[in-house]
Amino acid sequence: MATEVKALVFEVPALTYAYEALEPYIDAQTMHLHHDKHHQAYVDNANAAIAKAPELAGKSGEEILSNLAAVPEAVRGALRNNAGGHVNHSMFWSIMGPNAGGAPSGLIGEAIVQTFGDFAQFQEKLNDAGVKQFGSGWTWLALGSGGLQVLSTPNQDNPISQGLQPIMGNDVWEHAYYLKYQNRRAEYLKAWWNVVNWAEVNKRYEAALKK
Ligand code: MN3
Repeated sequence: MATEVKALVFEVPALTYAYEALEPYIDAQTMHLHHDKHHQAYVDNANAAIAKAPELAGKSGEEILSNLAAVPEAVRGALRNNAGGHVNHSMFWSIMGPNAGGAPSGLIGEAIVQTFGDFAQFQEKLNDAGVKQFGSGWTWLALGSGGLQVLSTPNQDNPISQGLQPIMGNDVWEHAYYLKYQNRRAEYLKAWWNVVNWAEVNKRYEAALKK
């Protein structure tokens, strides 16, 4: 008899702010469904996949996603999607907050100006990648060997699987905005800048520079 692996590998992190804290830009109902239901489903599915590949237990989501080729084929797709969903959403909650937004300062602020000309051009580029992502996915700022770049990914794919380090990303799945913005993804993307926690984004950037 095979023994079942019962250890929970991944857990949804608690929000560090109230569900309604991102109003009026992101409504409390969306936050409840997105954090408590959607993210939980990714975590449950990722844990179920890990239970079938116990050699992966103890690895972080980032480790798994950075080397998908090393993941047993039977669970590779499940972990690409669900460890991806877990890593992406954990970042997402952490880079948002109340009393946030504005222009970035610190090293990330300087790097954005250096790379994209100014903050407004960067915003436009990230929004544009989000609008043009066909179907579900994410729009990202990531650090690669050539510096900062904007990209989009489908589904729950994370730039880490392409050898890039994700600095910040916005969720363009309809579940992220449909209750409040319906089909108006561009409007959601514009509003989202009001809840970006730049101190956290800067922390991620500084950590990525050291890797
Ligand atoms: Mn989502």
